[in-house]
Amino acid sequence: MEILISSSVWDPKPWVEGLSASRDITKIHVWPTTEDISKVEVLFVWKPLAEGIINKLPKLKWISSLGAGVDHLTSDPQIPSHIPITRIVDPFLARDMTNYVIMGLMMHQRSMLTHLHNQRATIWDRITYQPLKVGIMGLGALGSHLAERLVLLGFEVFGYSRTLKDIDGVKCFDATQNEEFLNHAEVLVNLLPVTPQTESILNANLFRKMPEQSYLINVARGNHLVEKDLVEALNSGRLSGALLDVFKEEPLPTDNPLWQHEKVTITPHVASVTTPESAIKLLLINFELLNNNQKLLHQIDLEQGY
Ligand code: NDP
Ligand code: OXD
Repeated sequence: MEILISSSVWDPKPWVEGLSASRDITKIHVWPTTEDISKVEVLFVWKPLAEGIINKLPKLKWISSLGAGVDHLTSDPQIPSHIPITRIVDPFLARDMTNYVIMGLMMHQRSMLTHLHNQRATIWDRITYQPLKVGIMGLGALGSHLAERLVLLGFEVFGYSRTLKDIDGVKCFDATQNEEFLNHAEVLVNLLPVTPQTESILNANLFRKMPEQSYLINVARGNHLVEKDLVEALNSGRLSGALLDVFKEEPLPTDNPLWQHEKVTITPHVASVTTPESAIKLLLINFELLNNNQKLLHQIDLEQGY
């Protein structure tokens, strides 16, 4: 079986090396290429996909995102609806996301940025800290892992998902209970996928439903956030701060006001990065399933958009 890897953001080398071990794979092409790719049956993508590529792959049977998110595929009009699309669900991805959010949460709860500033200015200020209620939007592979770990750390945890979940120690809400959920979110962590229902969900209307002086952690996608509304909410004091890892435009343009905002902390889409060695194990299982005409693992539902 021939495969094509199109990874314009990450180095394809570890993927090529790892997948080369598979007996099922006869040839690995890496885009861009001038080779004949008409026999390719499997396409692995980490965004964006060059326009017109799908037309060059008449034998295509399976597309996989090389990350957890699939919005780069669901938003691409050239992606056909009859071919299964899968994504990466991986314990390392969940662990790393949980660790990142815990870091952000602790930095906020313990006023760490102020302590760092005070250290430079030799100021001894014993700022107190409060218990925090954490609301997690999206209780899928990443959000549910985070929720469980936060309960163990002693946080009061609230969770929100399309369908109602049952997670020990977490007060869960479904999509009809948006306002009730938000009322509790002193820290709001966004771990939703981008779909037509969730695009721009982090907006002024949502910020108004959160308790005064809440904190936002956006680790899902930049398209969830209305940046202008966030800046207004921070300037008015409605929100006390934000930790942002993802942006509408990446890299974040140097003239974007978020870079300079004193209440914003920015990281460059590194909250959790797919570990190729681990993700390849999943891809190899799916090769086997594909060969046996069985349903692939972690296939997305195109109608739901994730
Ligand atoms: P999942 O698909 O496993 O989980 C998605 C969750 O969102 C589910 O609980 C789902 O509900 C819920 N959901 C979807 N639509 C709605 C809606 N309209 N209203 C309420 N809830 C909704 O995704 P993952 O946990 O694997 O990943 C989440 C996102 O994290 C990815 O899509 C990606 O964008 C981002 N990500 C960011 C990374 C980074 O480094 N910054 C790294 C990895 C991922 P239900 O359970 O009912 O289906
Ligand atoms: C992902 C990401 O979706 O890295 O995996 O954002």
